[in-house]
Amino acid sequence: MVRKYVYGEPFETDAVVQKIETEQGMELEVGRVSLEKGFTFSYQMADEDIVYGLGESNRGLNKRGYCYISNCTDDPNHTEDKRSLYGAHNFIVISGKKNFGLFFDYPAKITFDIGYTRSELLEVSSETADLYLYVIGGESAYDIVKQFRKLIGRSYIPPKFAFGFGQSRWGYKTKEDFQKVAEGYRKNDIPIDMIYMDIDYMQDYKDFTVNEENFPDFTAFVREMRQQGIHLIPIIDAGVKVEKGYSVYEEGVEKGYFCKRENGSEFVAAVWPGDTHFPDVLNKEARKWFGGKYDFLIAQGIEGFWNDMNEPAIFYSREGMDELLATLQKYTKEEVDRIPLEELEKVTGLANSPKDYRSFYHCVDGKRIRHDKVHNLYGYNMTRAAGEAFDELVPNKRLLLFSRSSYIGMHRYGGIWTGDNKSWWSHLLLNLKMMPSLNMCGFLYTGADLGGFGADATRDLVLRWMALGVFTPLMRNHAALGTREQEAYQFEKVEDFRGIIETRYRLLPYLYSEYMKAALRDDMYFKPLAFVYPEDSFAADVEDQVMLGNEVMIAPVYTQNAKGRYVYLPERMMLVKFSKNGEYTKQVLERGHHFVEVALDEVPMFIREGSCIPLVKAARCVEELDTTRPEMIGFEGAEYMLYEDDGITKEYEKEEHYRKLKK
Ligand code: MIG
Repeated sequence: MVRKYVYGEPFETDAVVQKIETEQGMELEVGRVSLEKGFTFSYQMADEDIVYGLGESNRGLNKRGYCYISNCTDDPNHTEDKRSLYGAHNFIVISGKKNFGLFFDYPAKITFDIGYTRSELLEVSSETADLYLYVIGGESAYDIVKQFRKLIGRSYIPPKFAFGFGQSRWGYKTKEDFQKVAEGYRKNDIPIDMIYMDIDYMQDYKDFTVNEENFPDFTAFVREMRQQGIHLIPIIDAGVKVEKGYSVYEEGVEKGYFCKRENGSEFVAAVWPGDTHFPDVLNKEARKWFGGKYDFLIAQGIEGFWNDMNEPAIFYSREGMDELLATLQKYTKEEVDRIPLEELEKVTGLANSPKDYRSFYHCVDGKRIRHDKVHNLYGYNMTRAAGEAFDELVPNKRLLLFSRSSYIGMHRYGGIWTGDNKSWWSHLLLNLKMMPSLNMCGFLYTGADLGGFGADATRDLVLRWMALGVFTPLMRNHAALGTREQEAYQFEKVEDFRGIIETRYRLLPYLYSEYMKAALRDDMYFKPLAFVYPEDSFAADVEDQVMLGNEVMIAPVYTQNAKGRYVYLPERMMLVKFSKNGEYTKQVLERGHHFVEVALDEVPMFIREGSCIPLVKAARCVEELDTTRPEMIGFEGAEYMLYEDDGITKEYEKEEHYRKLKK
């Protein structure tokens, strides 16, 4: 049961794929709308109400008690007070006295005050009132989420290799750097499928170029890596370097495909390459043009990409810098101690400034639209550019694609990673909490930078975090330039790391099968416990355990020096602890609270009563896994329906992909 309300003149975001008649109304069945000052939706929450949703956002699974702002932002400090991260996922579900879902299809800044100003009040507001509001009724939160997922269309499906493990680090530069990483894994017998190429592979940070000195024969190098079972996954940044003779730049200017200032000149943003222009990916033709550029790398054997800096991030604009310089020039050397703080703050205010976002324009269907009014759609459409191009370039082949910034709708074209977290224990927990919320909003292929991006990681943090990463569809260890090296082979007792990554590969047929079922049925891969055990009042509060697929619950350890953790079992389950050398222990635990010991080299997992799952032998990469006769673990007499396809083509819907397995 979905109702679609229209206010003002909304921008068509293409987030929703189903056609629904629009209605008008202010007094809705649930809550009321006011257009007195921009747009405000308000609802009086009952004590017992839980609010789910908002995808990639801060804090808990239950979003109550804080204020969140959808305003895609490049902010590498995800502290508890932050209200905006990289994505804008404007879907929430109220679950309690009444159950309903709300999707605010609005591409500019929008605020979700969920009991922050007044503890009982839910208030969603934006400066202008041009939007669609979808109200979804249903029996339960889970039911509402499933209806919403049908509304927004099927989630992106990556190739199977993307379920392998990937290593990344900002700073790998030359062919030799990448060979060293490959060697680090292969020599230590640690499985790996992907090595990510961060910005240093490019020539002067120019998109769709490869530094020829560092990669004399790139095609041959891509092939050489593939022979070792490794896919190279390059980054693509949003900004196109301004440089005479650089074809992407010259073509873009000639065709008018970059974002423009009010006076019609190209907007200049300084990012990694220095001055850049932003491709106008909201413009259909420009999108097609930019997407087509990925072919430069596809033609050289590349099968996956990650899109970065697409909030879009701006270090500073020409105008911003001019203003700052003018300000500083007002002061003589003798006056430097007297520069007022407001003036100095202009230095830190240079990056991602709202003023800059108000100073450039897109051209959509012949109409000019100011960027800030559609700000949250940029990363979405950059990724859509790539996704749509792939459909033409390699029609029946799945490529890996994920983005940093996103909006609902982008989930059909790619996944996301959760951006620049830190090597903090609190971010391990945040990673876990975000996953079900992201699934609610359609983003199934997701994961965080394992081990943490910023700050120095410790061995135990990396182990514990990877033990969670075993279960996230995107399993990638990534770190920032200048931080402590955190590849799996950098620490003592490499066998502990090998054991954890091998566990991923042993479970891979199951994880992949559950992912595919979730994607093909518009379902969730990660669910809050309350979605599966709606009658269980303990389950409603659990934020540090999640259900995975239909058979499993996970409960990672997320505190330093802990010998294990408390786990709540909503029903009888089998605890399986995987350790190195293909070993595992199992034990059936009754419903209730338990302290579960988990050593640093173990991966804990719980199988639900009456279920079983397949387990295979690890291999060095996904395509070498032998899935012909999996071992079944779980409860006697249980059955499991395994989904297995070639992992490459898009012929998802064949009977033959399903195979019944018995314990
Ligand atoms: O301004 O390309 O989130 O994963 O390593 C930083 C360098 C730019 C931000 C991404 C991060 C990546 C980094 N990028």
